[in-house]
Amino acid sequence: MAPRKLAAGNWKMNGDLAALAEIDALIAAHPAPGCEVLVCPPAVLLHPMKRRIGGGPVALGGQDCHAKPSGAHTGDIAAGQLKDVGAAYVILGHSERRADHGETDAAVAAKAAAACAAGLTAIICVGETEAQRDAGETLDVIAAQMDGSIPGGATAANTVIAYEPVWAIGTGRTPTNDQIAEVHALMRERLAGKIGDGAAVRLLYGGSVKPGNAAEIFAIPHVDGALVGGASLKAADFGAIIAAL
Ligand code: G2H
Repeated sequence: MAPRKLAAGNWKMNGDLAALAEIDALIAAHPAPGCEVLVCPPAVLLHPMKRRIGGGPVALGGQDCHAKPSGAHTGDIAAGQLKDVGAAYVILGHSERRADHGETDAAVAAKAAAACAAGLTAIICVGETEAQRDAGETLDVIAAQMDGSIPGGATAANTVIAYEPVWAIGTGRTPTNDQIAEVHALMRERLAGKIGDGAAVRLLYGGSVKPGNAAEIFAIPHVDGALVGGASLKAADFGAIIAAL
């Protein structure tokens, strides 16, 4: 059976309490029972967002968590705390966190293990820089990031992988369909060797997904949905992307 499609909105460090109103329109726009919709707002908006979406069709996710369950880690958030406010998912190893906070593959794997232990599904991000693509290193980089970032105990139920080429994030540039297909095929093959039910792990594409290119991207083999940044901030745009799933 094909994995259930997932459209995940990553608000990054955008939005405020007033912006939560976008969610009402999104819930109204959510059409297909066969696909799952997720919003990942900044940490301060998780609880009010959960109050807004209640037990409805839109799921809630965090944008990061700590590897430890609790303790003296000022400014950090434990996976169990995300779960406590109603999150079901957490994005981990986004290239912006790898760049801004020096997150290594090992750190991402430790966070993902903590997320899974807390009952969250980890969306683990991988992706090459432009220099790595130009040097012909893309597939090696993706394979290494997957090997280093996916923890033991990962399953299709607790793990999603997002391919986000760093050079396509927030730039309006997207890879060709063939480039996306090549990486997603590699990811599927790699997962099959690493995870028992690797064929069922959802593989998302992320990087400048918008209403105008979503349908084309979702038609690519082994693309099971999208991780959407800028276009997830407006319900009309995100709703159009969801409708293309
Ligand atoms: C890639 C993506 C969301 P955007 O980071 O994770 O952002 O859609 O704005 O390129």
